Amino acid sequence: MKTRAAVAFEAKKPLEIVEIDLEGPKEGEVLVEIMATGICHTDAYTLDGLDSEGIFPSVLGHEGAGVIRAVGPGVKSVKQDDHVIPLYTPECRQCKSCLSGKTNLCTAIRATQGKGVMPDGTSRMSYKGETIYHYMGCSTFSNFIVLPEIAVAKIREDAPFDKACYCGCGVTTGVGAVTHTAKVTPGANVVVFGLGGIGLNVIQGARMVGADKIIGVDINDSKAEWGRKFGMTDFVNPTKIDGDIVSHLIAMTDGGADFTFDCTGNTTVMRQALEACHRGWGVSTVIGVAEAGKEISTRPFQLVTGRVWKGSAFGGMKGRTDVPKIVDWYMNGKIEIDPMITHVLTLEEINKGFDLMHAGESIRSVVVF
Ligand code: NAD
Ligand code: AHE
Ligand code: ZN
Repeated sequence: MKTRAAVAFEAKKPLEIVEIDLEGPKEGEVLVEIMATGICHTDAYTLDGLDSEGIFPSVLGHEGAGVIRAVGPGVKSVKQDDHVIPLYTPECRQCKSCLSGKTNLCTAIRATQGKGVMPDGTSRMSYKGETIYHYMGCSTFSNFIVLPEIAVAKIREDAPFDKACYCGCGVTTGVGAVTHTAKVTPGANVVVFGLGGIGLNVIQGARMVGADKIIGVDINDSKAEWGRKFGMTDFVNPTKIDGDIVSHLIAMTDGGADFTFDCTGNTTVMRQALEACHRGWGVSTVIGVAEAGKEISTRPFQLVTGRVWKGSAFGGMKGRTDVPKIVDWYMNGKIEIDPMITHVLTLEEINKGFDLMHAGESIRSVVVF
């Protein structure tokens, strides 16, 4: 079949909206009509050529929601007309990682996913006879896409696509990092670095679990008001304080935070987030994705004296099991999504979504097909 898609033909070039060819679902695969997709900073990072796994030409996008229109042979867990969210962290429920009960990082199809192809080693997409690669196993910037059945989470049918799509990455990542990775406790002091589409979800997750002080740190002053909407109690712009940010935060938290989160992808900030933790027990969780080649460092003494450095992918949440629950949390009013969707765009306007993100003017732009 033919489908409209925003194709990244080259790094650092705007996406082009073209009609591509899409092969139908093979064994264990489903055809999904994407109804809406968010634009996450990770899409921009790959488009900017900063992802060591970036492949071009490809269809980016990994924050979608849609409807299953057809299923391939052998598909058992979902059916035509089911409403689903594509999963860049699938859940096969059979691999060592899934069976361990210790991680959400299913390994069943990670190797082919990283190479931009389906589990059988081939792509379903092409344009003028040339292969177009998949991205993060999702490629939600295409109106129709083929996905492995283990890489879709079935969600309730009354959830609006233009909001539920955000659970395909940002909401689940931010809220889950609090509830599933760091396991923030009621009464804790929390510091969140970077108040974008991920950081604001960390803030609302911290509010949900009953954190006490929730300090937001951002170099963009306009993010202060955004943080307050979702439970931030204090704001710091590190470019506008006397002295260094770590000492400033330690003073604000009576010796250091119980939990800190990096939602910037900046390795200097990651170090600050670790060092702003309380001696003896503070836990710092890296969520931000750093440019290829960047490394983190700190004095080992920071760890010897009890600070813990953790990382979180997709909020530590299992795709097929936990994503439908996050959607329920939204539908039941436990968490908010609507105010974070600052811009709704057509597919033709998708490059504007990247511009708004780079200018710090959006929280989430959502493309509606
Ligand atoms: P965003 O662009 O919406 O927000 C980033 C925020 O960080 C902005 O408000 C920006 O002003 C702020 N910032 C930048 N530099 C800063 C600094 N030096 N100090 C303080 N604040 C600073 O991006 P997003 O969509 O929220 O994504 C944030 C990061 O999380 C990205 O690196 C993205 O790739 C990553 N991410 C990771 C996961 C995961 O599973 N681990 C999932 C989604 C996104
Ligand atoms: N491909 C990059 C790493 C990118 C990365 O860390 N991705 C996060 C999700 S970001 C979503 O916005 C993730 O979940 N990673 C786990 C995984 O298995 O990819 C690189 O450095 O090569
Ligand atoms: Zn993302």
